[in-house]
Amino acid sequence: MQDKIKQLLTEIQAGSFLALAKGITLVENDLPGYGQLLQSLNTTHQPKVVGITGPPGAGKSTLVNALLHEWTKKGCKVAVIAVDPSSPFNYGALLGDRIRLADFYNNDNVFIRSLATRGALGGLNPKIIEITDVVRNAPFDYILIETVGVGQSEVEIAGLADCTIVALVPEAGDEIQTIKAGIMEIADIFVVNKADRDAAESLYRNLKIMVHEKSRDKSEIPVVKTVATDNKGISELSEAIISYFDNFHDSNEKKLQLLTEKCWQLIQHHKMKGIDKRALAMSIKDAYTKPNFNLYSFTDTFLKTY
Ligand SMILES: Nc1nc2c(ncn2[C@@H]2O[C@H](COP(=O)(O)OP(=O)(O)OP(=O)(O)O)[C@@H](O)[C@H]2O)c(=O)[nH]1
Ligand SMILES: [Mg+2]
Repeated sequence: MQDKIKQLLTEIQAGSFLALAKGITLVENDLPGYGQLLQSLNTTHQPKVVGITGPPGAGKSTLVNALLHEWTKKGCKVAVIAVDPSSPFNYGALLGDRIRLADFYNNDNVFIRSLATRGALGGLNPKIIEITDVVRNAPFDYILIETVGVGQSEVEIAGLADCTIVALVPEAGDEIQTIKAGIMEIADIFVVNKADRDAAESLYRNLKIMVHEKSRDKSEIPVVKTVATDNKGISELSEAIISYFDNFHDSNEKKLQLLTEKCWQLIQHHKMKGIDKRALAMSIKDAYTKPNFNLYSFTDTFLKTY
């Protein structure tokens, strides 16, 4: 086993997409050898990890697609990790993503992997940290991670990506107060997508005022207007990302804080292993019909079965 995993990692580091896909599957499904693979990862080569988050339908996939065009034109190698919300209500969008990204499925410089959220809290796959670290070991220039901004995921994605793009759209309301505080804190770059719509200008202006007020002694967070469907503003967005990385000096303090956050999440996932929310819901439904249902006895019994 040991030699096989070593060989797999060597192939991933040499740029084999097949090996990378295998490595991800290994980690995603806890298959034998996954622990060894994770513990053998090294961080000598560092692709730039860019997270794109934002409300459903904000145009995140369209932005990913446009950035892929922009970067592959320049000869960059890019990996895309798209986290599909597993809710059945999103199947339409899921199909949309697949069709859109189909342009790149046969491109040697683009690796695409979709992951399910699997009922995890927020919009992320429970293995996203580990999977991203596996992809970080492959020779990409950029890794793009698309996640829907719901609940915890904004904060999780901030720990995952080196640069977090928050995509907003005019429909989200141009009232800045309505934008959740959490999302404000994590943005390294704001995108006002669907700038072809009338309300975009006022959302843009309000965001500019807000980032100006927040900047204090730090430099202002860039706000970029895009029409992702028409490739408008995409080179400006790419410039903003490149310039972010040019000025990116990860302080040791921030790095340690993020590592602690990641480790905390890994421990949480480890402790929650095997506990499935749907299975829990079914058990509760069953137990609730019995007389004298007691949540605490139920929980105690439920935990003992794991
Ligand atoms: N008018 C306009 N429509 C856009 C723009 N960008 C994306 N769209 C459309 O908005 C819809 C949603 O785009 P997606 O890229 O799938 O959005 P998403 O944020 O990835 O959606 P989820 O993954 O479902 O959260 C699609 O019909 C796009 O064609 C834009 O700049 N202008
Ligand atoms: Mg999408």
